[in-house]
Amino acid sequence: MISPRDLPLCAAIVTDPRGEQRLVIDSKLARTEIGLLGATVLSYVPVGGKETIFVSRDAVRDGVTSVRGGIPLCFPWFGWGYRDEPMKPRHGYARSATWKVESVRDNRGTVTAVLSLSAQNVVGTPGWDVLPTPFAATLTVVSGKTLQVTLEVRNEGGVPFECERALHTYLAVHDLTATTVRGLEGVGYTENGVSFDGQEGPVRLSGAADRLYSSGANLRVEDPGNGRVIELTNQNSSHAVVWNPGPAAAAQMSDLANDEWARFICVETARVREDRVTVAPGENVVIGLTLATHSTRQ
Ligand code: TA6
Repeated sequence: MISPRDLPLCAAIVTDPRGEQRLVIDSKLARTEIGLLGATVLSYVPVGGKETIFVSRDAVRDGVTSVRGGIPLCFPWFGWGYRDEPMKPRHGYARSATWKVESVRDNRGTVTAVLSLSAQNVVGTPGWDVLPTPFAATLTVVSGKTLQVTLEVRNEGGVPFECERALHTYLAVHDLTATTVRGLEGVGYTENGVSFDGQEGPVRLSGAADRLYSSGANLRVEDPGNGRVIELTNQNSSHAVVWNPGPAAAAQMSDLANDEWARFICVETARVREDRVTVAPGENVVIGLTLATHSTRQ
């Protein structure tokens, strides 16, 4: 773990009274927060812009419970995984483990933070007691005019392992029902076990959706109430997940306030299911996302 004296002036590691530890970066280009639990990006506000990442006001911020919101990292599986039996914990163990801050560097306001997780650090996290196959994961977050998030995983053992990975981005929007996602037109998807041939037009949700689209294309999210467009540039993804619980499921979730379902849309960068990878000993695999916002107001 980095020593506080090795942090640049624009960065600090803070411990919330509730227990959460966060790396806070506040440079002349952007303010970004990363929870050490799961290396979860919790906030990104470019200078002159608004919050782009949703976190629920009812999220549990004790540093142990996965936060409802942010950019949780799903590894080494997504959801309940790729086998017939559900793989637990849901979305893998990386989001429930405490990552280490390795380095933070400021280059004229563009700040690069590197966080790491190894197999040993996973033992004893919620739902996971045994030493997994040896791996080294690093999350590189570049906070500046854009936000870049890159997850790299290396097989440190002697046998290959399979994995799924996803960046489960909760985008803050003014109103879900007025939000449009472009870039998935004509793409097939599955939802609740049913396959659909092709998305008709851009994606617009009126409530609950849990769709796995077979495309890793770059996407554009229009958020008219906030007067902006959010561009998502994906690296090495095979699928896009579009998720919102809608009002009925939100009312059942203790870590999401009842009205908040309309305040976000999850648009996720994923390498999953038939496109999961087998990582050979010594091999590195990478998945990444660049998020850029543009104002649509004159
Ligand atoms: O990515 C979509 C999804 O897998 C949904 O099925 C949904 O339940 C969501 O993730 C949230 O999962 P979580 O384990 O964070 O409650």
